[in-house]
Amino acid sequence: MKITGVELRIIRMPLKSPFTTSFGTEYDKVALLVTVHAQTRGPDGDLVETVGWGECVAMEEPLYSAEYLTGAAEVIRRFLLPILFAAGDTLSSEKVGHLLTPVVGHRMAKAAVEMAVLDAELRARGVSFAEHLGAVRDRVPSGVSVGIQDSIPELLDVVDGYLAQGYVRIKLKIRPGWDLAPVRAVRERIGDDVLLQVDANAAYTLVDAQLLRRLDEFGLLLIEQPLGEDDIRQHAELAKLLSTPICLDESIVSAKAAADAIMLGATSVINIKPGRVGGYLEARRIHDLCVAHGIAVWCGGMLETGLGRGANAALAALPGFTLPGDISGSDRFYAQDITRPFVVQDGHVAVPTGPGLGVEPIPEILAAVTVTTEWIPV
Ligand code: OSB
Ligand code: MG
Repeated sequence: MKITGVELRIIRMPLKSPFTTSFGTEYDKVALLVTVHAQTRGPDGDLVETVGWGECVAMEEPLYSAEYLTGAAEVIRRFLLPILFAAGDTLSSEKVGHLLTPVVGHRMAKAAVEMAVLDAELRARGVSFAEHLGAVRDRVPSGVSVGIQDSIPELLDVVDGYLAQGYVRIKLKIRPGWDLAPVRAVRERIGDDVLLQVDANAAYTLVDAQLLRRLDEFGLLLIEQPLGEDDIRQHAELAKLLSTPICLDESIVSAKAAADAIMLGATSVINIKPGRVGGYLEARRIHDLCVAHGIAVWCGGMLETGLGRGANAALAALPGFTLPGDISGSDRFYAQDITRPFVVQDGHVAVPTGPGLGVEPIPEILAAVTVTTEWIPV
């Protein structure tokens, strides 16, 4: 495959309600979309024009991770694309990760570029993400991530609403001052049978171990990233003190980091986010590693548009994804998605079956949310 040009597009979509985590409140989703235009050989050896979409999950500000949206755009235009352009017609999705190795870090930027190349390639071959990645299910269970609310009664209303929509697992965002009381209230309201987990987004330190230990009584599926991104050893210390399983998110930036965390006993469950780890192919490697080690995995989310949501659903359909992911319906966050909406039916989201991502932006809707576009010729 040979890239003929790339479009970088920044979009801004209003959230239906503000989303508050331990690191901040978001009112809009800002996303960077990468559209790769390429030529490739079709099944009959004829030259085919193909287009692929990538979605970069870097947030507007570097609060969840070191990467941020306009920084990722700069890395892509200035460092990543020149490498892929130089590969000429020898490029393939399997080579993208290796070719980009000289650029240190910037995994969210790399993931977006690889996703677009993979989508272009699979569309030309008529193969879906699900089929290519090794999916074994045609729908995946849908969990929902519930932001920090202004009060416990409001939280209970929000949780009731999601359960009424069929979500099979609730994840509560916590932070110091919003932990034991809301978790206790939700557990009392929903009963012992509903899957419940919490996500601290790195808001605590080991000094809080005794407090975090008090979460053990609520029968949580797991506690996600209680300590800092680079606190892998400290998570191993914390794990010895809690009966609630620890699940790392921010700390798992690669298959190597996953291997280290597993061997240190820092994590007994892993949240796989393709964007955070450098792409869907590295995400699959982490899945394979975890299966080999008997570590449960689930697919995290970054408020993706339908593009990333569809790809995440395909990934979550792999056999090792044994826990419900943060793959909610499009209407969890957006009044209108840029693709056809993903809907939660019977607590599940359908895995797209069409070529590539199996979904594409609807031009009028995409135009309406676009802030900037930039064409980068080869
Ligand atoms: O930690 O999982 C997280 C959203 C933005 C940044 C980090 C996280 C999240 C979520 C939302 O929890 C997951 C979703 O997309 O539904
Ligand atoms: Mg998380």
